[in-house]
Amino acid sequence: MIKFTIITLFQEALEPYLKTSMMWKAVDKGLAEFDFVNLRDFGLGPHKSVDDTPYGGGDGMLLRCEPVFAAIESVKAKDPDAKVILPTPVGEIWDQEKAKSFAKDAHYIILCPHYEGYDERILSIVDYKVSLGKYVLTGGELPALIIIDSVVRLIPGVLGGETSALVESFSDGDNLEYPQYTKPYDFRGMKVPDILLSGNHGEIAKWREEHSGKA
Ligand code: 6GU
Repeated sequence: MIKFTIITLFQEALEPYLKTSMMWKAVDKGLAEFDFVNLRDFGLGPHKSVDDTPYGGGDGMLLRCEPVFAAIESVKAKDPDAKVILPTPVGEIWDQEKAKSFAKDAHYIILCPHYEGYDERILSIVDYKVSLGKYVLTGGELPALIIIDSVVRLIPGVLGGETSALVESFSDGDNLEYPQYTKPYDFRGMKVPDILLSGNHGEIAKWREEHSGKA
């Protein structure tokens, strides 16, 4: 069983995706579990504040240490082995190899940062800093969903056809998927390659190999 505990201020932004997609099927089959921790519950003072202004000046607000550590420690109190993932534009770039290495029986805590950033001392409680690419998003929620989706689909039994995650793009290096077609045979003059209708599995496999894009 793979488990993700997501620490966020925006549970309602994450839930619809996790409750509809294949992610929900994974939960239904008992292969994955998702849990939420509301960072606000660990906020400070009457306003349950989770952020403050940066020392030294500068724009915006930073996530404070106290609520973040308290939230993570509340999860680790129940499962000391849980590993902490921080989505951050300065993390290591996420790729298929990383997704594969995470796809195992494990408990991950994803801390979704918000505002202009986070207090650097938060890194002392983080196991993996993950970036999705060279651009900046407003928060960690979308990266969290992408990390979860790319990992959970690799858990055996999650996808319908047991083989599809294996055969697909990127799974054995930088092979891109071959072109695929479904009905109709002729759509506005664009026809399906006849080899795919030939029933010759050897020739079809060869065609697919030849037409697999190389990254
Ligand atoms: Cl993981 N977080 C944010 N805020 N921006 C990003 C990112 C992550 N990856 C690319 N841009």
